[in-house]
Amino acid sequence: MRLNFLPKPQELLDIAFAKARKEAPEVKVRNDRGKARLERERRISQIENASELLCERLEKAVKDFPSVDNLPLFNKELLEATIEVEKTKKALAQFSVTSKIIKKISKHEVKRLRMFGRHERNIREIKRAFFGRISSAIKRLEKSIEQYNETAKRMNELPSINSENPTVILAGFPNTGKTTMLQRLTGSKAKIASYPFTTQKLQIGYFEAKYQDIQVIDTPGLLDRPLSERNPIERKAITAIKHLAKIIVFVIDPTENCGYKIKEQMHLLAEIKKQFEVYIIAALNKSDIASTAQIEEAREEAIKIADETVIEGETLVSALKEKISEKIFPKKK
Ligand SMILES: Nc1nc2c(ncn2[C@@H]2O[C@H](COP(=O)(O)OP(=O)(O)OP(=O)(O)O)[C@@H](O)[C@H]2O)c(=O)[nH]1
Ligand SMILES: [Mg+2]
Repeated sequence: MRLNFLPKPQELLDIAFAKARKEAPEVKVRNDRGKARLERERRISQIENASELLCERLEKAVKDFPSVDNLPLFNKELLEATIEVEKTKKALAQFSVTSKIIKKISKHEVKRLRMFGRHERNIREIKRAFFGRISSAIKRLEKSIEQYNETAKRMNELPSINSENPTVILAGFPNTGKTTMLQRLTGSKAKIASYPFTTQKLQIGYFEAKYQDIQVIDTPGLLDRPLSERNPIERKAITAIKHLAKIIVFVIDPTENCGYKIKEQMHLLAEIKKQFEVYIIAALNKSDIASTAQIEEAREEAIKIADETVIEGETLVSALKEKISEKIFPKKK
């Protein structure tokens, strides 16, 4: 979903008035009375065109904005963490009200033109009154337009995550091998999406199981530290991800080459298990360089916490895919 930006008030007025001028018919008559009449028609058409364009723009902004409460939970939380929902709603309400006001002004001034626009002087006066009133109505929208554009900018940057696909989220301390795992699981190059909560990019890949796409997401900077170190925005992001995660694959580096002791990794695993309350598969990575003792130590601890622990070395990826698929598509008994 992409939202269009709204021009600043003065720009919006310039666009509307320029278009109105261009589309109004030219006046070419001989006598003065005929000239005044045509001049009046031309002004009426200008007023109507300008109002129409302004109302269209404002109403489109309102219409394009999604109904936050009807979004899937993940998108809703994501949006609430990303934009100022209340302030945006206020801005939209102002657009609606202003659109109504413009229609009213336009109707009023057109009526006045028809009744009193007999001389060029009246016509000019009424036209000026119209442009003055419209200009101040639009200029009052300055803050609302700023708010709307800020919201649009943030919304356009949101990752395009399909919340309908069964989703696997990768977690684990930095350098344990999450991104490598994503690439191994999903093969193709991951889709990169920016994410409002971290400076790093979210990576999304897919693999097929039972003719359906399983979505795998690497969330750098989010599920790789204890929750106590989180700021409120990051906590909100984690809550959003919670609605999305069907399964979490927690990547463990038994070699501790990642810089974190097995004990620390288990602590994070336990915390994520508690926080997320979803099915957790612990994946013991780097078995090619880990010693048997390291693997054994990590395995013993992991099976106490995770719902499933996968080691199988060379075949780790296929074993993981199988476990994920079994969990997402359970065999009917
Ligand atoms: N030997 C070996 N090295 C691995 C394996 N998986 C990942 N690595 C290496 O471990 C390092 C970290 O891997 P990444 O996939 O970048 O780890 P990450 O968890 O995504 O790290 P962050 O993005 O910093 O959180 C890289 O140098 C990888 O090449 C593995 O199975 N065996
Ligand atoms: Mg990574």
